Amino acid sequence: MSIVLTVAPTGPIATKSDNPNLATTPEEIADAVVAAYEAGASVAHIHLRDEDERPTADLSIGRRVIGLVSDRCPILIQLSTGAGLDVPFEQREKLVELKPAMATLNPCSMSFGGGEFLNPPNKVRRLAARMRDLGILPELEIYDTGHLEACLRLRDEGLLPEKLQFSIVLGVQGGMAATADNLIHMVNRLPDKSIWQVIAIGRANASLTAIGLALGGNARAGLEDTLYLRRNELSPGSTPLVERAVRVATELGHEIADVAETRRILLQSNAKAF
Ligand code: KMH
Ligand code: ZN
Repeated sequence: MSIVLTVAPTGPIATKSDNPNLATTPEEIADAVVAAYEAGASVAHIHLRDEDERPTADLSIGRRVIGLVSDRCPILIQLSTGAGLDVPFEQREKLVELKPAMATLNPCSMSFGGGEFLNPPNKVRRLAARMRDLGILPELEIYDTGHLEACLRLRDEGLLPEKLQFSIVLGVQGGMAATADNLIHMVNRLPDKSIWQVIAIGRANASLTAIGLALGGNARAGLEDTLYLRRNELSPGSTPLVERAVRVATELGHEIADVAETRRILLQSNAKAF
């Protein structure tokens, strides 16, 4: 079985003061994505930062990052519409106008660490509809059990593709804890034929990513999810984390999907989805 490997080089929170190897400029993000592509990633989950490293939904920065990446490799771009906690929803939703192949869709508002992640129902519906109209595949980020039902309601309203693609996010303060029990519980509750991956934040990143792969899920790796390669050892970048996921998947007998195979798994199977 082929698994899709996504690289997530830059998240919404950490800065270079947390890990100096974090990619924050467009050039650094492109370098990190290209290196991850060469290591086996076929999807790039991208957050944008401004020149002061702050999360942004600036469309010109987005255009620049996409251009730099696409000039150098065919990896599929998944823009984060989560962007950052202080970026207003009205700016975040505009990112889909850059027409990436995929984008995240966060279905619910929640506490997120020390901050608030605001995803009001009507605005989420508006973004889902826009993604549907642009043919952008949503990756549904579910941080808590009820977020699944919120996604199913969107699907029942015709706002999502039939075959749903989930990230089960574990370990955000304000969402589900990073435990194997929570992961298995959520996997068991997903609709049949769903595509899914684990996003394991922090210390449990390696073990929960491995459990996800063993359960048949896809995988995501990169400094967005953990700044460390192992306890007390900052990762020198996202590539070592991608390489580790490749090693685990390969040991478990999985092939790593290239971009063409990933298109087939994620996009073509959903071509008539909406
Ligand atoms: N870092 C994730 C747990 C998104 O990209 O849409 C939250 C996030 C959402 O970054
Ligand atoms: Zn993200």
